[in-house]
Amino acid sequence: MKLGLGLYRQSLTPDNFRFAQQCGATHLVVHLVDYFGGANPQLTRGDDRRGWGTTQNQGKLWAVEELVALRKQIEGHGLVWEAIENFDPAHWHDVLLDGPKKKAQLEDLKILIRNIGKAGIPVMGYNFSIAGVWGWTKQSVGRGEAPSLVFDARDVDLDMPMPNGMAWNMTYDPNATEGNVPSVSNEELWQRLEVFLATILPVAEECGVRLAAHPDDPPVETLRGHARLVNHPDKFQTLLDLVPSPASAIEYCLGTVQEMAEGDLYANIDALSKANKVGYVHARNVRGKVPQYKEVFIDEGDIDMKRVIQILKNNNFDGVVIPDHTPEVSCSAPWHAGMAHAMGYLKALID
Ligand SMILES: [Mn+2]
Repeated sequence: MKLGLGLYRQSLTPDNFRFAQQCGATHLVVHLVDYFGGANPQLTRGDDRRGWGTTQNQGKLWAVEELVALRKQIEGHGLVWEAIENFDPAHWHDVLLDGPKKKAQLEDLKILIRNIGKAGIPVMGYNFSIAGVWGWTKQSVGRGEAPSLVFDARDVDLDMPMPNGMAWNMTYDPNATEGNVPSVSNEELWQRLEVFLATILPVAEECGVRLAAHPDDPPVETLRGHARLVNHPDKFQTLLDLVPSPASAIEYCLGTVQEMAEGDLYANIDALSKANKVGYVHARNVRGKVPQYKEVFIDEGDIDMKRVIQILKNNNFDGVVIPDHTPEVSCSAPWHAGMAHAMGYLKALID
């Protein structure tokens, strides 16, 4: 088992590579989608009509040269590039929405997977979701009044429609016609996932890339009128069984699974890691479950992290564990301090 750090696109700097190494990380998970910018990346819900921002990468697929150049930079700092986290909505909005560009975008995704394979990056994390991550607020309710993400269904209109031109909580077409994306049912969403997996997994197998699915955060029944895919731990297996493949795996988000209304996190991660189906792990602690929970520091909260790491160790899990997100620490580097604390805690457990 290896300790890693997740870095957002604008955080891919030599200083942050050094920071990762200094905290004991040997591996990186890299976000190439440009959402959480700045020196102190913040995961907020974003504007309800624009989400995390507008992507302008239509037709601009990650090229092999670009990926290899970044890999060399990462390796130059003594780190290993383990995974990319998340497709850009510009590259697959119509795969999610079943729109007119679906066929072309599925072809683009095949090219992307081939490029990722050629660049020697073993895992591609994805979250097959229409509404994406949405509905949090930030409140100073963490330990020591730390600003932390809170989900409280009483404070958010979960049925607030999603405007046309949006997918996965980002805008891909700012000039879309007025109106909202029609509701997507549970059955329909699983069918769309099946098409995606049946098309992409054979290519992933060929290229030695594993696709790792993140569960739906928040794991409610529906969000903004759209079904949620993996909102119960058992649905990981449903996803894996949909199109069986050695290239199909799980981006196991401990926080999201703990937030789920039902299920046993420990039995679930035990079974999946035993079956070698865990691609990598998001380690984040929470208190509460849907419809009300808050994110807390990794050493508190409802998840027994020591027990989780022990299970992974018992099952010879050989992948990477990264902190997911943490409450902000009150200092001049709130994100870094939160990450350093989480990495130190994880490293001690792993050691
Ligand atoms: Mn996560």
